[in-house]
Amino acid sequence: MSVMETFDRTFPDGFLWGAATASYQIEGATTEDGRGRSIWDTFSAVPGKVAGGDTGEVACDHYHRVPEDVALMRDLGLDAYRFSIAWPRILPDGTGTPNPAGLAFYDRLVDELRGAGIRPVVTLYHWDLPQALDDRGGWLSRDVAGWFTDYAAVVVDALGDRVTHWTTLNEPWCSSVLSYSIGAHAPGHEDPLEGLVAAHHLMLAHGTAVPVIRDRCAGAEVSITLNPTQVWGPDDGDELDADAVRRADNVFNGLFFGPIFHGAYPDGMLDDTAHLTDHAFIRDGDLATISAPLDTLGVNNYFPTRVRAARDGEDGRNPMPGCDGVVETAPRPPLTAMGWEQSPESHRLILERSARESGLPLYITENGSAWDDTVSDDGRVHDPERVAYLHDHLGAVADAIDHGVDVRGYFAWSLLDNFEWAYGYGKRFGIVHVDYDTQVRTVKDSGLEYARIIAAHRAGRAPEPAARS
Ligand code: PNW
Repeated sequence: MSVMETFDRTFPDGFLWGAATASYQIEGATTEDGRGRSIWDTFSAVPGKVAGGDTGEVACDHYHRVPEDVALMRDLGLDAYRFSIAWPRILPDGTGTPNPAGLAFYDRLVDELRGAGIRPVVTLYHWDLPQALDDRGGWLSRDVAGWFTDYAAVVVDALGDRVTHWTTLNEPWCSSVLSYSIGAHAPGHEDPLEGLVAAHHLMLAHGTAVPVIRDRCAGAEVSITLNPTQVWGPDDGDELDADAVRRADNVFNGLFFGPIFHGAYPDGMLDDTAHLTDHAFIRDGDLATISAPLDTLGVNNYFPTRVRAARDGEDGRNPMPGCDGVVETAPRPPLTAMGWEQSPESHRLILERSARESGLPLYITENGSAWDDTVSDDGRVHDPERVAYLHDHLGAVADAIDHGVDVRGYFAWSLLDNFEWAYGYGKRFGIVHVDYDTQVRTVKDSGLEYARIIAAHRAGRAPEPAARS
């Protein structure tokens, strides 16, 4: 098969090209150098929670392979690398005295990156809460705002002389609704109200930490990464369907856009959840704290969601807060190996919405797709579907920029195949293939194509069509 790849879009000067990972998904070494347990160590040890019984114990062994992995990033031509810090490496019990060995690991990583001319973009929380804090209530405890802020201060004090780009939380929707209401992620609770409480405390932790990060890091660029999702109803939907779209949109998007950027929960959300709670967990002053000014917004976006209203007699129970009567409908092809709908249009719409809601410059802090990749006899990994997804979604980014959205950079998810949470190692998102028996890394065709796009951008021209076999 010979495919002519025609991707000829250009991006603004200074556009940042990166790739992203997260601590629990790549590091391994979960018991080394004084790291404490995280809620994902606990969750993945429960039979049935993660496909194949996989855990992050070894993962990509990145903890022992920093020089090799940074060399790989340099070879790809990346401008920036987005990674997260494992809270339980820094504070094994969640609070108290920092663990020097944990800080030293990220110290080495940051120095290695800077030595390679790659900008470190740090996420403080990408889901690996110390188990000791979950034992004290985790994100359901209001105290977590203080615990998180103290942790952020320790990290910023250690790295703030070399890191300026700080992200407080990755996808609080996942750490609240998916983790406390739907139960698919750690700690695996299934309670509509808990998702709402956790979301409030996540945002409170974020807002409390923002000024502390600024105080301790001159020139800090402070952001949060959300995963806003385009919600579509049926093509011929009626008023009931429109209300289902509204409720789902509130949980996916308004729940975070509202408090963080408008200082208020979205229209209807408190009424829709009044049967669950009197909302006493929202205290005076919280929304002012939560809406602390930010410098940029990180957007993770992969796929749109489709819903409709439950019909007479149908079981419309939905674990998302305020979403009883909302039925998720089938995604439309083409789908990725995750079963996720591919829609560059929804990607563009979400960027436009995110810019409108936040009024901020955006980074796409994650975007990518999973496929059943294997190493071929020629020693390469041919992933034409991922190349096509990359082209389509970068095209959507370029369209958004043409429509006036200030997008400052794109981070491919992911640098490496890694521990895909509840799906374990069975789902591969990397632009670099990882053989989990040997830890050998092989740059996939999509990685080579990404490097080609970056090189063309750096040379000030559009990528030239390349014949590939
Ligand atoms: C994001 N959903 O997770 C995360 O930030 C990454 O760690 C993850 O590997 C990547 O996307 C790919 O999944 C999500 O069910 C997990 O809607 C689940 C959902 C969305 C995002």
